[in-house]
Amino acid sequence: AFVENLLKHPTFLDDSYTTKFIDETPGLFSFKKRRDRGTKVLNYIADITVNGHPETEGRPEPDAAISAPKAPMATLDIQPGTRNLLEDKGPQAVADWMKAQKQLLLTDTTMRDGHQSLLATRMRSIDMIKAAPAYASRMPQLFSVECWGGATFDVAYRFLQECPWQRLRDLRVKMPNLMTQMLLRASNGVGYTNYPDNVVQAFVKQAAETGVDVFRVFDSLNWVENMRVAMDAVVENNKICEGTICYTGDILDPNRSKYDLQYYVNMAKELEAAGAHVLGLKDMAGLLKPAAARVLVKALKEEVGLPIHFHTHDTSGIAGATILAAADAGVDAVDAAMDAFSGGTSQPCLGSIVEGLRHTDRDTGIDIEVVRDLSTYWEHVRAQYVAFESGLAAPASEVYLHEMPGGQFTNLKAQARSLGLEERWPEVANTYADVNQMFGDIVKVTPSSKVVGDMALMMVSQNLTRDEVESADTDVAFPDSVVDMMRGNLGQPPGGFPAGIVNKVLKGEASSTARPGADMEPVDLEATRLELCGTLEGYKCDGEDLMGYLMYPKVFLDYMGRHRTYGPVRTLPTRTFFYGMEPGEEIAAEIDPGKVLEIRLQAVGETDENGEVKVFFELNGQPRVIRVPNRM
Ligand code: BTN
Ligand code: 3PY
Ligand code: ZN
Repeated sequence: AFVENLLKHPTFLDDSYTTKFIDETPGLFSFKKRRDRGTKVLNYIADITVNGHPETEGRPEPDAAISAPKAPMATLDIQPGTRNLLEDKGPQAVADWMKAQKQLLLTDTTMRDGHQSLLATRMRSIDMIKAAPAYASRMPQLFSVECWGGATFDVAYRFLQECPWQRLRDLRVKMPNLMTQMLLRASNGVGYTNYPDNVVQAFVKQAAETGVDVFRVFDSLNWVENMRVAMDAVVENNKICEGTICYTGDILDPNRSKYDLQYYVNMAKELEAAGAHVLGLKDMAGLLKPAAARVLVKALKEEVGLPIHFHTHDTSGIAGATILAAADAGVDAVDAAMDAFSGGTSQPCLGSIVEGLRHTDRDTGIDIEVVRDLSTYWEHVRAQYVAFESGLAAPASEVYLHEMPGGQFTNLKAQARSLGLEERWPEVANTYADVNQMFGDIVKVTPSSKVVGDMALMMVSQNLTRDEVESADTDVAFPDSVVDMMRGNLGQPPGGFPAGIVNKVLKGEASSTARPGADMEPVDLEATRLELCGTLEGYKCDGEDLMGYLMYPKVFLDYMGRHRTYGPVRTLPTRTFFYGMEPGEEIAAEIDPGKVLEIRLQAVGETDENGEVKVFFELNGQPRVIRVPNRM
């Protein structure tokens, strides 16, 4: 039994055990019956087949006629790309190279912001990994592939039952010539709150080791003071530090003078002085209009020495024009999503940008046939996720009113729906704008955008106006996130928060204007890791697991608990993962390189007197019967 426990131990199976493994792994001697991974996966499929997946319940289902996406063609010949330059000559050489290029450089955001903004971040790793070899072999001209960070980190653990680090490692291996890119919320890491400095540093180090090349670092209030720890850590790890401005307001509107041209130029200079290799210009809501882009990019090119990387969203429908204006004004790189994942709250269309610039001096050099081929693949992928479509059918110029980030827009709409406020959406949008003014006109991007959204939903559901909220005569129960932000725990916006609202929210309690991380005790990382190993009963957790736990303790532990029960479900086809199998259907799941589970669902039995259902499978040709409770 000991040998059996050992051979089936997840660490052993993961090939990550060391000679100290037995000493450090008391769980080996507990002789609890551990099921093998094949059985675990069958249990998952049986459960979903009988009970459905909680995340897709009551949502539209993919058309049964839509076949599983077939990986786009790839070749074995891989040309050197930006990653080779980074590895050979370092981040400054990449920045210099960017500025020396005439062509407009492109970042493909499909694997991060594209699905974050269109499908509530639900794209699974397997659908990305299948496309990666085609990117590496057929799109070596890309500046980078944005495939990590932002909301993808916690959604992977929370809803997709997979490890985000594994995703990064797999993509890294399959795209050895392309730079991978992540979105990092500076001191908020990939979370919604400020973490101690040493946690931010350890997170960046781990991300760099596992495979991130370009770190787009931003602060949700544009407070450069709160970006330094993360930026320094990126530079220290010899990766590309993209110090990023979040764009809000309208530089051409004299009534929005708080965020005028000078404000952005000053911030860019601060980021340059703070050690950024590249200047990120992040228009998370898609508010930068074409004429303003011309003015802003020109000024930034004149006033700072850094190459500029522009990111926008097409919520209003005009983002393509803004990209072309920015290209005219000399922007060095832009973000776009593959056609099938573009438009609306996502990035503008990559293929159309390629075509729009063809035969001009900013010609991207990208092969449009490859774009079409990859986009066909992504179209099939997207069709598997209809349950997560937002239904936004047309461009929304309303975004200039509320200024919601692309990633939040559809989410907040879903939240409003779940609170029964769907028909009152125009009120939510107006209130969101009112809350922004009440908070002093702040940058709205994760996590500050969530605070504004929480407040707006509270006001609409309780029929409170801005005047009432601000009045001394109305008692208001503010959402926790609002109290937290007014205490100063997300840092400071330009000019600080208005004293009136701070006093009202904090009821006289003092707020802090210090950098939140400066007051936080460092975490004892090694002690926490050992404690975590103990909590997980002998599972040898590594630096990656530790970071998952530190960012999201409960989400991570829940994920680990399910992992023990269900095993490597990340290897299942997406349709199987969300909908289970049909009798007679056959699938394959490669749980290790070369180790494939061939799974056939034979039949689903009746529910017996114990409320259990027998599900009949063939696993690699051998009959297997799995019992699951019928919870329907
Ligand atoms: C979650 O929403 O908590 C993550 C999804 C995994 C939940 C598993 S899926 C099989 C089983 N059936 C359920 O209703 N929950 C678990
Ligand atoms: C994120 O932080 O996840 C964002 O996409 C912000 O735009
Ligand atoms: Zn974005």
